[in-house]
Amino acid sequence: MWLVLKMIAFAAARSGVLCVIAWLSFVTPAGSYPQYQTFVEKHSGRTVNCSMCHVNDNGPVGDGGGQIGSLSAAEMTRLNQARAAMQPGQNVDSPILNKFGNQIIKKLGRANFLQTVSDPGQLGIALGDRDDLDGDGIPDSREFLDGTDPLNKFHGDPWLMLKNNMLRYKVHLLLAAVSIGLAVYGLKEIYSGFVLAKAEVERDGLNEKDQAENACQHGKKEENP
Ligand SMILES: [Ca+2]
Repeated sequence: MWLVLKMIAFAAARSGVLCVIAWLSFVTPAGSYPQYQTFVEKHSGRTVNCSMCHVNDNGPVGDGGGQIGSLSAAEMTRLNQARAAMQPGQNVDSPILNKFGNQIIKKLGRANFLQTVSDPGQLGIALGDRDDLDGDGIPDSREFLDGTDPLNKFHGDPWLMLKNNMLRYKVHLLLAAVSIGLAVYGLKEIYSGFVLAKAEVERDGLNEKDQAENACQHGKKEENP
């Protein structure tokens, strides 16, 4: 059985179709939910892999880190406990799921999660818009629909990130705007000072020139009365 699973996993990885055999497939080792990856990629236009919900980028099947084949007896116990969490609100700590994957099962319960398998878009609705595991201001459900990492506060829809960051740092932005305004005002005043000083110097120069010319003309009159 494991040999067959390994062969399937290897074939999937080789073809670049990550998760085809294992999107959230912690129900049974042979469980297969490629619908979620297909849906997210089609909905978001982004390429995603199993790391959205699993510990391992390639999903739970295999013997790598966070995959079923590498689990200890204690981790298998935690896995089975997670599989038994049919109702919402139970603490779920599956060793093959990441924080978001565990949160899905904790929030919905496995029974409700399985209800969304036939229509993966319903998972985004079922998750609601309150949870935001990475605290970037974008709900986990939206990150699921957008194909962004719900556990990375630097990864999200660019416009939403910009909007949320502007709201989050509005005081800093306001202070920066005031600082820039004061700097521009200061530079303008300095420039005006230079202009006035230059005009004054030029006016003084003209006055001195006029005085010199008057003195010259006065001298000529005295020489030729
Ligand atoms: Ca988020």
